[in-house]
Amino acid sequence: MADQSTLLIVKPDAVRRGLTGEILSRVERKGLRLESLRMMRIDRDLAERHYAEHREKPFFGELVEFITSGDVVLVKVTGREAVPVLRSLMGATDPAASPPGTIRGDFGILITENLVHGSDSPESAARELALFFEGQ
Ligand SMILES: Nc1nc2c(ncn2[C@@H]2O[C@H](COP(=O)(O)OP(=O)(O)OP(=O)(O)O)[C@@H](O)[C@H]2O)c(=O)[nH]1
Ligand SMILES: [Mg+2]
Repeated sequence: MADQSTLLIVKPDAVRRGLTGEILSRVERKGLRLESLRMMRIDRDLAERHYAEHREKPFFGELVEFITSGDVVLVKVTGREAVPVLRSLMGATDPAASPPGTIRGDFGILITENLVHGSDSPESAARELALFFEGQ
């Protein structure tokens, strides 16, 4: 089957804590490819578009505040079953419930500061990659 692509975001907490290299290294060692990569500060408008599905949730304000709080690293990750494979490397949404061996399980404890984002389906991946890597 053809390779999949997905969007990984190394969130501001992970960048601030110097965990970018550790996270990218795990993705590479698994066998996925870092196809395109850049660092940026996401602004409020882009954050609200990225997280549009959560607009009505009680934690939406906190989520947007956090993802815009500092630089992130955006990565187009490609390989066999890249969407579910990246999600399995990340672990559960809540780091406290995420097992050791996963990125969130090894490095996090708070649900907002959960280190990484990964697209949750091939359709989300296509939408999110277009949002952050337009024209690539
Ligand atoms: N405070 C709070 N934050 C939440 C809750 N559920 C999700 N979040 C935050 O909202 C983000 C997006 O939620 P989801 O898309 O459901 O979770 P996810 O797909 O594992 O996380 P992302 O990869 O960041 O999209 C999560 O990464 C959390 O930081 C919640 O119940 N309370
Ligand atoms: Mg999600």
